[in-house]
Amino acid sequence: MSQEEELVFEESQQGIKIVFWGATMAGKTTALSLFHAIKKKEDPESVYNFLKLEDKATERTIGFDQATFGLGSGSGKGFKYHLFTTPGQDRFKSMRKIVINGLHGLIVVLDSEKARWQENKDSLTELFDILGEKIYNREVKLAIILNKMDLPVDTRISAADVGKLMLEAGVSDKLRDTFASTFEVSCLEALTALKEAWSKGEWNPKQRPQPVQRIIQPIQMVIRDILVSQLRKA
Ligand SMILES: Nc1nc2c(ncn2[C@@H]2O[C@H](COP(=O)(O)OP(=O)(O)OP(=O)(O)O)[C@@H](O)[C@H]2O)c(=O)[nH]1
Ligand SMILES: [Mg+2]
Repeated sequence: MSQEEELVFEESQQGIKIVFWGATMAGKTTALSLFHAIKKKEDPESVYNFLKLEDKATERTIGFDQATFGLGSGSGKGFKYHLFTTPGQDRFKSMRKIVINGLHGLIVVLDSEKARWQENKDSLTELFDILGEKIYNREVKLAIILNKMDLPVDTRISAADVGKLMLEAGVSDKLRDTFASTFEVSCLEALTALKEAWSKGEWNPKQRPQPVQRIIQPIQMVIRDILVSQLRKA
């Protein structure tokens, strides 16, 4: 086993593992960085590590990003969840397979830019070729986010187009409820809202700015779905 494989394997052994999947430039690293920054602000004790393996010149992920957080207090303390991102560039296909090994949940990140339709499609086809069955039988929990909703409306798609994209990618219509509940987000707007609130010293975890809440929601939903299904099994 290579060093990276060992790390990915080891991390997925305890707690739950959720992976951000999507085409290069879709915003996976940005979304995870935002989530990490928010957790660090709100509950620094729950944040363990954050590792980014990126090409400094291009800022593209060349291995994976990985962050670990603690969940709960009292007897639940010590339970961890691990968030990973895959590297979206074509050349990292084998790395993506390693990163998703042993996962419990997925955040599929789609790029809303119209010009990225084919890249989104290819990325979905690859994912469902590997994990389709586990996703269809709900063994792997899933949320879909459509990022970059800040782009001009005539240059981007909306959540209403996601079903068509999925079907073109060969994804089964069995998941139509999931397509229909796609989260429209903008990491850029979330970052702006976060910086503005922090510069004023204003932050209330119960009233996060809307663009920030939209990033947190799908991640929390997947964590909850995984925990509920694990409790049912226990
Ligand atoms: N306009 C806009 N740009 C965004 C948004 N989110 C991310 N970006 C930009 O998109 C680019 C790619 O973002 P990353 O998060 O590095 O993309 P990635 O999915 O991790 O890409 P790989 O690591 O290559 O797989 C960066 O320049 C981001 O600043 C957004 O909501 N709106
Ligand atoms: Mg990345």
